[in-house]
Amino acid sequence: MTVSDEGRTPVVSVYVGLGSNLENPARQIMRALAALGEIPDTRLLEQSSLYISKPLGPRNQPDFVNAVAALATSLTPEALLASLQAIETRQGRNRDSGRRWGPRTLDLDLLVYGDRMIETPALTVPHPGIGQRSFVLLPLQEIAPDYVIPGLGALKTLVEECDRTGIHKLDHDTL
Ligand code: A4P
Ligand code: MG
Repeated sequence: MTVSDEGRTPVVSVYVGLGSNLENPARQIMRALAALGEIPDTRLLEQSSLYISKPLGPRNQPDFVNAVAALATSLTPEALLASLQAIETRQGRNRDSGRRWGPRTLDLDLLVYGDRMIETPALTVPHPGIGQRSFVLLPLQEIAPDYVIPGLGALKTLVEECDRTGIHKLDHDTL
């Protein structure tokens, strides 16, 4: 890899999870989807419907709107994460609330990066917990029904086994 290739790799397909439960969450997600399409060296391939779900973790916060996007990128995982965090910051994400799994204007999670298993201080990929999270599995199934999540198995099986209580697709007319 030459110096000019720093931060880049051959094209890899990745999935990104989007979540918001503050300041018009559906609009935050739509805006973030558009922003994903503007990341350098990256293409937005697919986007799921929007889903409303009850908060996982502390219950005393608004319901979430979630979605999943498929991207093709030649950015490294670290460079892509930096781009995702820049979008979160632009959309008013406050990381100083000090509350784990607390409310947020925008959360962008790197769910999967090709078939890479990553375990560093800054990145765990596949993102922890996605094998059980209906607000990730259902939108992902919409755009990649036959997908096998690296290290976790067939999406179809994970969807069958996951708890779907309190999640529903957002009617497009209500956006
Ligand atoms: N990080 C490590 N791996 C990753 C990755 N694969 N993608 C690090 C993105 N970031 C990753 O993230 C904290 C640090 O995680 C980052 O600095 C990055 O280096 P954060 O976004 O600041 O914190 P967080 O999101 O509050 O923490 P965490 O543990 O990632 O939470 P989750 O798992 O994202 O869960 N309920 C519903 N219904 N819908 C939701 O979307 N989301 C959460 C947050 C909780 N409950 C929810 C939802
Ligand atoms: Mg997160």
